[in-house]
Amino acid sequence: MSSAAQVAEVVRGASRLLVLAHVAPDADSLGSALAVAKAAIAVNPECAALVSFGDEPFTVPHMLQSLPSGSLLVSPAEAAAAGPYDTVVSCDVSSKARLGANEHLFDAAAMTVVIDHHSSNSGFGKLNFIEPAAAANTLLALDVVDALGAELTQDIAHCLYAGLITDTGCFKYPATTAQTHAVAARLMATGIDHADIARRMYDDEPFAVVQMLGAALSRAVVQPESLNGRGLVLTTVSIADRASLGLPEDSAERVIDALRITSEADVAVVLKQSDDGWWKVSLRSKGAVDVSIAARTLGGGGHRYAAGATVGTDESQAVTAVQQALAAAL
Ligand SMILES: [Mn+2]
Repeated sequence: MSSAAQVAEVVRGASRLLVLAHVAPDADSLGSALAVAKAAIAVNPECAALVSFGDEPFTVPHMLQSLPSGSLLVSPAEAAAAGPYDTVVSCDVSSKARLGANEHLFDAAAMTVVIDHHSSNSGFGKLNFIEPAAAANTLLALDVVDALGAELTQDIAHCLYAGLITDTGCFKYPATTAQTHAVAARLMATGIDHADIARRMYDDEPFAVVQMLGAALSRAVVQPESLNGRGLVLTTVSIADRASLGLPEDSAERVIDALRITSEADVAVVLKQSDDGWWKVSLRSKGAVDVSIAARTLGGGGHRYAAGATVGTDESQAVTAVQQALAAAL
């Protein structure tokens, strides 16, 4: 296993650097990638660095549009056109397939670096800085920023803070430690507007999203006896549900946080239909069930408390597959 210092040495020596987040990125992945790229440029202004994630069509999720990405962030097509790269770094990407349309750029690089905190990561880079105990990948990205000797600017702190609050559930999840808060304090001390960052990520949606939430929650089903009495709560968001309100795919990400407050259920499940017709599942646990096991059974991945997978094109078969995978994970 590689260290932050080894990663920093490679990044410092890169002249054409591409830093990648996973498909359908969250702030932990994209925030880490932006922070590493910004720090690489800060310590080596000759470095041509870009950031991308492998979604096609390429759309920056609503929740991430407030990240200070500037001109660094490009689509897979733009990233390919600007290549080749001597060094490619992946951030918070649990398996190579999660690089999506950028996977070939990773494969083509002479030096590849994996920075991740998923316990399921096989270490698919030449250098692998993987710390499953880290509450967020941005904690590892900060280690790399520090090892580079880069100044912790407000822009970098903003990217890292956004990832930190994402993966700790705003410091609510059990993986949060005193060290997590110490890092948050250090990031806040740069002068970032933490309240504005959180508001733009979590409390800034069009009313149509509230209506979509209402519909999704009103048809939710709770099964307190399910999973050996640990309890399950489940709902769905179809293409039709979103289309009637003119909402994009990533708007459905908001449903799971509302659903998971259900006391009668340790596990919350939201099945979301992508624009291509495939059903993706978001899984959240309060701790009694390790949802990453179920997600891996379904061909996805994640963490004990938050995980996901893509489960086919038929709604009722997808629901059954998820319930079976959860039961098998007990
Ligand atoms: Mn993460």
